[in-house]
Amino acid sequence: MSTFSPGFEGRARGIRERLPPGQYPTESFPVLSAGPTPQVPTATWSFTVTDERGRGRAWSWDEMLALPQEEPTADIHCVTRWSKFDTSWRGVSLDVFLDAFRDSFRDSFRDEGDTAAAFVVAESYDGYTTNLPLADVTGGRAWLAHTFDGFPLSPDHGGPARLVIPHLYFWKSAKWVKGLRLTLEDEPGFWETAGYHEYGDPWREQRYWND
Ligand SMILES: Nc1nc2c(c(=O)[nH]1)N[C@H]1C(S)=C(S)[C@@H](COP(=O)(O)O)O[C@H]1N2
Ligand SMILES: [Mo]
Repeated sequence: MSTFSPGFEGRARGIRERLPPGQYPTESFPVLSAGPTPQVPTATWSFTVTDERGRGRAWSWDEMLALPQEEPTADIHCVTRWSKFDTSWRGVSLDVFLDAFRDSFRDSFRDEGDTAAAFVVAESYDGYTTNLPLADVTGGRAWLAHTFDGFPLSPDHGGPARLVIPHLYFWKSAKWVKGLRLTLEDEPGFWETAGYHEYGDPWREQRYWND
């Protein structure tokens, strides 16, 4: 019988292995915003998914809260080189929205078939945009989060709700998100147009265009 449980050893060993190249760990939670924090009241908040054919589905705040909720814990990595381990969130998997979107247009637009989109642009209330492959926001790897560490997400960190997509650099996790636009082509967003990487994998250090 060993002194330490496999869980303990796994976690102790993990700290180094969980730090992507060029990153340092931080306990704090820096705020990184391109502009001022928008005020987004939940009373008028909505989250909309649209596709390349103009089909769309929207959820109000209360409708979003009535969806199945998950509590992901994840390490997050900012391209400015800080990483924060074990951040804990509560929110709705983007799979839930995308599956419901598909279900609704299969019922309402029976003859038109599935979306042909392979990319998404996340769009925010402050005008921020960021692009991702559709595959990266499906498969239980991306959430719309409204709670951080057990408290409502603060406005500076993207409240009332933001994306959390921990496997990519954190600029892909749009704060104050208002919707996902499914697109046929990859459309560079705010930082991607300014020289940051299209995809942004922290493990491959995809910080800038040529990385
Ligand atoms: N809408 C919006 N989302 C955004 C940003 C922004 O300026 N506007 N900044 C991005 C960047 S560069 C990072 S690193 C993270 C920072 O999130 P935080 O401020 O909660 O740490 O949000 C991302 N999402
Ligand atoms: Mo960032």
